[in-house]
Amino acid sequence: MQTTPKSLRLQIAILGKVNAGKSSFLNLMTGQSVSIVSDVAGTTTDTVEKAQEFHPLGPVLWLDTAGFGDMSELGQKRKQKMQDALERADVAIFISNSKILEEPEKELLALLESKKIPLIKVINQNRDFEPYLKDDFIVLNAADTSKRDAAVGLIQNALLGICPEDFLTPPAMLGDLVKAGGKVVMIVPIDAEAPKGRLIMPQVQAIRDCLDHRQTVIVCQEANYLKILEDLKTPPDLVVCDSQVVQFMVQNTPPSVKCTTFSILMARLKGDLEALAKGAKAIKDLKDGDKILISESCTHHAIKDDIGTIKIPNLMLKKTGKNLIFEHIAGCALPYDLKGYRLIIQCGGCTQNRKAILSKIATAEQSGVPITNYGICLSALNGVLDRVLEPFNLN
Ligand SMILES: Nc1nc2c(ncn2[C@@H]2O[C@H](COP(=O)(O)OP(=O)(O)OP(=O)(O)O)[C@@H](O)[C@H]2O)c(=O)[nH]1
Ligand SMILES: [Mg+2]
Repeated sequence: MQTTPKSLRLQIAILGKVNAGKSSFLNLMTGQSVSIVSDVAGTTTDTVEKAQEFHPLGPVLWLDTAGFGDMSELGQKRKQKMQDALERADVAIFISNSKILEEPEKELLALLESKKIPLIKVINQNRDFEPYLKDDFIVLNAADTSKRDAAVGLIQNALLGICPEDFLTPPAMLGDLVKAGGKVVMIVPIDAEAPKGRLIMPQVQAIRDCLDHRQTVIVCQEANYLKILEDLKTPPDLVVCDSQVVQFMVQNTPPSVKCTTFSILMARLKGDLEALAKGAKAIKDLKDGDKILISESCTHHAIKDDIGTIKIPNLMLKKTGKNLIFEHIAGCALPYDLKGYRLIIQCGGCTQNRKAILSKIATAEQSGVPITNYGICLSALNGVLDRVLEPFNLN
């Protein structure tokens, strides 16, 4: 992994009506010609993404969104794309040509407020003067590259002021569960689904987090686990496994040793572990004919043992003994209409940022549909959920 993955970047949505200068603003901030700029209203259609190291914030992902305020059929589709970007935006930059806002602009600000997305307001004046800050607006000229440094400085400062705390000082993934100098064993099965030549994001992040906390990590496949326990002079402080071998781990780990899964660690880091663990309780109440939505964030090509399309449905049918109906979606956001589903099972979301996962949990909760994730669901179906949640003192 050479660069910071998208899921760990601060996602900044650039929003405004068509022709407000959003793409010009992105190009000004990055100092590159990233997005097409033209005076044709509606030039940007799909969200344009650009990753950048934006000092002093660190790694960011700009989202240049489609403009709104055009009532055509294509305009409606552009608006939808803009709203999809809001589901994962950590912060937003609203661009207007005037302090006196039009109705659709006021509606957008109200939407951002209802979604509690921290906001910077920019007036793109299109006149020749130095960028400045006035009241709660930054006034600049997005097309004037000669004033770039001053404009970038103002935006960097403003972003520092509104950036969520957990981006600047990220919480621990598991290092806080183990004392400094402690030992963590990680069980990582290398099966047909494992990517070639590398580990997946949650495993890499977990190893790095232990190293950051001065802990020792021992990584093995299931076949070597018992031998490692035997060889260690003192038991490990924590064992973490891939959810697919959770039953094996629980059966073979002494009850006095804490154990959990990568999925649960990701749920705690990226989403809301309590909500996702509560969602899994709905499994025992499922009835014949209930519909379950399985939501995969990335668009990988499913192989024969695919966890979302094959393993989880098969295990659920077997363990519940009910005649359940499974529907699958892939991509970033959940459908707006969730009526009719009895449970949503979300993938670990390792390619998505925390905001995107929290948006999904909020959408599900608003519709009154329980939501859980793949790993928590597998632990529940294997009857070991309480054991792997023990390290977290949930109510
Ligand atoms: N003179 C001047 N023109 C600007 C400025 N900012 C943007 N423009 C012009 O305004 C037009 C629209 O700019 P874009 O950056 O494409 O606007 P946008 O908001 O991305 O538009 P859509 O993608 O259509 O929603 C272009 O012709 C730009 O050159 C500015 O600060 N000064
Ligand atoms: Mg544009």
